[in-house]
Amino acid sequence: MVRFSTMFSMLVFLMFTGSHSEAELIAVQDSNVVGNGNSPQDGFNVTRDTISGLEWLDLTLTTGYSFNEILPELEVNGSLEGFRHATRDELVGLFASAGIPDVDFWPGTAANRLPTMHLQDLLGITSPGFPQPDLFSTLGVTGELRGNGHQTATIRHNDQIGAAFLPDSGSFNPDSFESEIGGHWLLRTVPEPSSVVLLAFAFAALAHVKRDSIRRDDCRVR
Ligand SMILES: [Ca+2]
Ligand SMILES: [Ca+2]
Repeated sequence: MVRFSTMFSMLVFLMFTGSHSEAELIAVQDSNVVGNGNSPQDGFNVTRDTISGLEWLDLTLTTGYSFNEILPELEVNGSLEGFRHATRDELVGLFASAGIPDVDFWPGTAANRLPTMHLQDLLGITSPGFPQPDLFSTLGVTGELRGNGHQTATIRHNDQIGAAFLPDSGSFNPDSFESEIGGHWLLRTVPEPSSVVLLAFAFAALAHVKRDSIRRDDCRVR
């Protein structure tokens, strides 16, 4: 049993350190994902949230698509197969992973500024100089319905503040409406390799313990 508890504490240690080293958003380039043909502003078209295990597509790659136009792209054999619109909770989770402290505060806070800028560096800025010349905005359509249309979410900054918000009134309507300064908040799930490794380790540890106990039983029989 000593061995098992050693294994167990090693496993707990790995899970603990694993979750800490992963507290980060990572830029990923997937050459299979093209979207509207724009180049990703940072050279990477996908942002992996290692906390939620979700991958977010740059919003600059989905400007110019109306809601009706993007739906077929999300289907099997579409140019964005595997992606779907984000829920409000998933967006709030992304903002948390980015370290944005004050969500849904408008016109924004000073504490939001650096983490919001960092998230915009990753996802791209769809509308520089909007709605005011000094503001840099990333606008997109979510998977939520609010009022008479699809709820939008926006992150933006200027040289003073940052803001991340999902207004209940701000909607994308009608479904045929398209914008050159607004994209779509799209995400997909990725398998978490670290979890797979941990699981494999857990199985190996259990198998080892089982082998040991069988061996001990064998000794007893003899
Ligand atoms: Ca279009
Ligand atoms: Ca990017």
